Amino acid sequence: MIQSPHESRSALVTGASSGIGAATAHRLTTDGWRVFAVARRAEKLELLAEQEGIIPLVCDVSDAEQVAQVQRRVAEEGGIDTLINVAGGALGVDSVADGRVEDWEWMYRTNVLGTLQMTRAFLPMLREHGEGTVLNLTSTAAQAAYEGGGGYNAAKSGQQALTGALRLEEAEHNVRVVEVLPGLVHTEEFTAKRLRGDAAAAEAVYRGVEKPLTADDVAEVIAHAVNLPHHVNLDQIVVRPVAQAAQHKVIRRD
Ligand code: 8X3
Repeated sequence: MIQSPHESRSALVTGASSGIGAATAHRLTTDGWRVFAVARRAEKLELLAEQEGIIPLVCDVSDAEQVAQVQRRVAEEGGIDTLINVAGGALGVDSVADGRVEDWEWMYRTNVLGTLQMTRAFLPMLREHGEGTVLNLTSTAAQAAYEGGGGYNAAKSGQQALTGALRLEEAEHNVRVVEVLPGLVHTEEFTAKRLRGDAAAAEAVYRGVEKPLTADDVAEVIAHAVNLPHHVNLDQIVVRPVAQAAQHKVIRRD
């Protein structure tokens, strides 16, 4: 049974086992939402599910069969009105000249195809609800290319293009489509994964930056966008720390 727009809100958040996804699941639950928290890693999700109102679902968003199972489970549990695609990430900082095809494929699969699979699976439910929302977390990497960013720039640009097309296609179904583009965010995993576990190199990315964004900062912005009255569509929200005036301009005090 799909809830009417006037009953309490329900969201599904992907990438929910850590970082911005986990912070968003917590934040929305605190705001009174029911949240389906989707991630690949069961043990991390279990920790998250200790918070009342969070329903953990293990799923790889780039796997069509797993996504279909999650869709059926969510439908049985009353459905959602809001889909928040956070799953994704970066792998490697190689130049284009040295680009590894397997890294680029992983980034395209998780950022673009994962968003596609989840969106396709849940759009009928969002349309039927009558006031649906899709929020995609892209990146400032979709706006400006930088050295060593080629694969991630390409993947996030692809996810951004998907998001723009979706907004045009779904307006007639009253589904709003929001894009949040964060800049420098200090999370426990994003840069460590990108740098293949090199913790020292990962910390150097944030060296001397007094206040990079936190996952909670971005979750606050996401919550604001989805808590607004449904007719208000924040199409694109770019959010950076003050210390990062642009992709190439980071203030370091050291
Ligand atoms: C992360 C932002 O600056 O590493 O999405 O590309 S950046």
